[in-house]
Amino acid sequence: MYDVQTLGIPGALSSYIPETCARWGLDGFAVLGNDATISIARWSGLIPADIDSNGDGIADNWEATYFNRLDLDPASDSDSDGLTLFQEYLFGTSPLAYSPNPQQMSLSTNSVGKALRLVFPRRAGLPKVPYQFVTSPDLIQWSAATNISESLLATQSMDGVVFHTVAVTIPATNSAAEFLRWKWQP
Ligand SMILES: [Ca+2]
Ligand SMILES: [Ca+2]
Repeated sequence: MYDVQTLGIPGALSSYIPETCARWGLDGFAVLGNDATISIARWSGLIPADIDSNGDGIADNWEATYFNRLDLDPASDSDSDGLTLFQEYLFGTSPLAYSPNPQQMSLSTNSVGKALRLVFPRRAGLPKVPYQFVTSPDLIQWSAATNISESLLATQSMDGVVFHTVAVTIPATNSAAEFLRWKWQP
């Protein structure tokens, strides 16, 4: 299979191969030269776990492993289970099969007032946390949740990937009703 995806050329090659470096299968690359004879090279090597060459918030190796391409829409829901691709990546669930929603939500009350508590698994080592929480009193006007506190409850490893169990506490406002949602922003 030959799937053209423009990727960053490895540093060792970039000085003398100025043309396209394209994905070729799951673990190989084709390098297209710029002289009269097209030179194609292929080598084998897994994409490092922490590379996100197109800045979409999802690591290349995850996209390649499940979809053999990198130009995914992180907001799409490939298996119609209600979790977006980005959430499946974040939570460590399969984007190809139904996944029970791993988010646990509860209401808590403390001396300050009521708060919404959200517990979920989160992939460790994200270069940045590409989401925020927004709240709304009416599902129309949304604004960034404030005074959020976050704590790590546990760390576990699954198929060689480290995940944290995270608890996020979001204080309730004085609105009669309040809605919460994740806003993805790579
Ligand atoms: Ca899904
Ligand atoms: Ca799924």
